[in-house]
Amino acid sequence: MSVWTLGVILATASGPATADTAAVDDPVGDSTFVDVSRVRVAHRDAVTVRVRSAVPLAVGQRYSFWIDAGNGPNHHVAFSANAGFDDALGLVQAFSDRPSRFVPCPGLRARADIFEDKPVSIRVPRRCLGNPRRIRVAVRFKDETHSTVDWAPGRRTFGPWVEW
Ligand SMILES: [Ca+2]
Repeated sequence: MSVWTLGVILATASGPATADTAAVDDPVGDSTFVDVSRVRVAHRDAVTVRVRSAVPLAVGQRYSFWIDAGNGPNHHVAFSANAGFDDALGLVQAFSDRPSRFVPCPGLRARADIFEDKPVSIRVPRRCLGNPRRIRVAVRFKDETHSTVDWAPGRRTFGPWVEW
């Protein structure tokens, strides 16, 4: 048993194909009023996405996330700072933000606080995504007052696959 355990540890430590986290830097200054600077994705019992903004969070900004679990429609979450939030995921085609339906997701968390210098973040339990082997994430910050947007990693583009 101890040999088997050791083998697993070595395989995990040396397996370059199985990352369970990813970080993508986004250019600073590529948008006004909203400006994503860094996206970190962790794929564990939950998918956690943390997004740094180069400008302060503010009222009128809307934060949208799409998760591709490789198994059908994308999962979508969108919310504003310091606002109410339903613990449900929208199912959407491609990068639409008009869900065809919602699925309840107990344990879903979304955070954006204009009074704290912390990342905008979501936490989505894996079971809500169908327990996928890998996922990838796209993020869009939008300033609804000035109609400016900043996508990460790029317009209607997903980041790298993140293995479980
Ligand atoms: Ca940016």
